[in-house]
Amino acid sequence: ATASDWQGRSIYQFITDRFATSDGSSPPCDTSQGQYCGGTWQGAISKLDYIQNMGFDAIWISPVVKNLEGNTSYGEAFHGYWTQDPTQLNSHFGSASDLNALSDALHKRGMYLMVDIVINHLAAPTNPPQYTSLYSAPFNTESSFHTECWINATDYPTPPWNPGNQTRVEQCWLGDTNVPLADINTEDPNLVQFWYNWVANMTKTYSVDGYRIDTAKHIRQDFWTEFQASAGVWCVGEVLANQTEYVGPYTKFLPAVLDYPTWYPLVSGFMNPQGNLSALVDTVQQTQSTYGNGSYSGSVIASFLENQDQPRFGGQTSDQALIKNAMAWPFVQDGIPIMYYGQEQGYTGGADPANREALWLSGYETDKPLVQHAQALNAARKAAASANSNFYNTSLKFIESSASQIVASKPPLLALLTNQGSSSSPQWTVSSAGYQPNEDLVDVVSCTKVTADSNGGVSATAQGGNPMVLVPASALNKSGSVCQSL
Ligand code: ABC
Ligand code: CA
Repeated sequence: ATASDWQGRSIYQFITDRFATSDGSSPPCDTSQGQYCGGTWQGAISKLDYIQNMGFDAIWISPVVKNLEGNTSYGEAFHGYWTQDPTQLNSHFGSASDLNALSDALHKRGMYLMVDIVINHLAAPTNPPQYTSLYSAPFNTESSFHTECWINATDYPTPPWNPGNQTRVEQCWLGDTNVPLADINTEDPNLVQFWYNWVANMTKTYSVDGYRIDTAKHIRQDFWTEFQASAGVWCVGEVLANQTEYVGPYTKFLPAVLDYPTWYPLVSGFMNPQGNLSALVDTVQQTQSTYGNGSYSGSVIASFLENQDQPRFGGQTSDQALIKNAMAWPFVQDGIPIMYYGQEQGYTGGADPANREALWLSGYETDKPLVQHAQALNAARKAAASANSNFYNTSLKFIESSASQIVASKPPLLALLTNQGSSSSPQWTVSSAGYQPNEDLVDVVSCTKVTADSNGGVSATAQGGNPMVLVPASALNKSGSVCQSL
């Protein structure tokens, strides 16, 4: 699937080991132990209704290839990022036919499969790695890796004052002496060709629709041009940094990046009433003028509030209104929204590994407030797109913004976001919101009607500091299940 095929979709991200078991059982799963808990691809198939019911039409699954077996000082490789052999699958999650069954089940529902892939390194349980016995060709020799050196915190650039050392970021090693992440020699043309063939083969073998590329900033940028062409589908790169000027250039080599630059002010902006939403607005405006190959388009970024590397937002504030505002953001922002599994169940896990809870422990309940919130947000986005065929290519505009509130518009969707929290009831007065005079609107978050004034403006009160996400009632009607009682 191409960038434009992906444009209107929204992605549910999960760690296969922690999402669903094959037989529907609920084994205990203590995140602090870092062990395999029992999730599988067959388990995922059995829970596609749960995902689709929230309005998601794509999944991003954790890496699928064979990882280090057994324990390390950081536990087992349940997350899938410790590749031992990229030519085999991780049997903990199932067989090749199980992975194909997942792909088929998704496609039958009109959903897409995104697979997480690690190209930068292979992992090892000892330092130095036992290259010849641990790895298979072409990696079973020391010369397939850059000479061992460890990436230091000071190698990462922190513009404008510290340029860092990008060569070290690309050619030294992640991990540490407990679990070295042996850095593949991606300067060797044979290994480069291996990866280009490998990804083309992955796409074909498992009918993959898109990739999330791990550690993209740890390989030289021009490696990615032909890599993504060989993949033949949309790829979103993980460039973990909080500077737009550092992340932006990667969109010239990859079709999209994870929206890390915006994630930082997103989290700090909605964390408490002292947060600064102006910083979020500033970053979005920077990304809009920096991303893409000269032209900014909606499929260049994928936005998220949580992922497997960061403490969950719900663990940092208990204010449900703040959580709902922050959750709304990726659905309102340009590009493609991603929601990390467990957010909808109110999970609160802290830093890795606590943020990798088993979802079966929640019972997959669907009458939870944040499950319904996700449903509403997906429905609003689809409704807006059904009324405006150019919706996904339109850049988000800010009608108003301050440290504590944002009025963001992408016609016919209008988002009123606040960080004042559940004890507040902010008043909104948007004199030119672009609606028809007296048009009937719906706030999908509260399922209440709002009527535009005679100039197409909007005045409304957000009860309990909740976000308001407005779309024309006529557009929402077309797309179904949300706010049907209106
Ligand atoms: C394990 C244990 C942890 C333990 C750790 C040392 O080892 O679980 O408890 O602390 C996988 C597993 C992890 C595992 C690691 C290492 O492997 O999931 O559980 O941790 O063995 C990707 C994936 C991630 C995955 C890997 C490895 C890479 O999303 O899940 O981890 O395949 C760097 C990489 C980034 C990577 C991340 C984990 O490490 O760039 O791709 N994620 C700075 C650097 C970043 C760096 C980050 C964290 O620190 O710039 O490059 O990410 O080390 C901002 C700055 C940022 C700065 C942040 C912290 O602050 O602008 O630049 O990031 O202000
Ligand atoms: Ca590298």
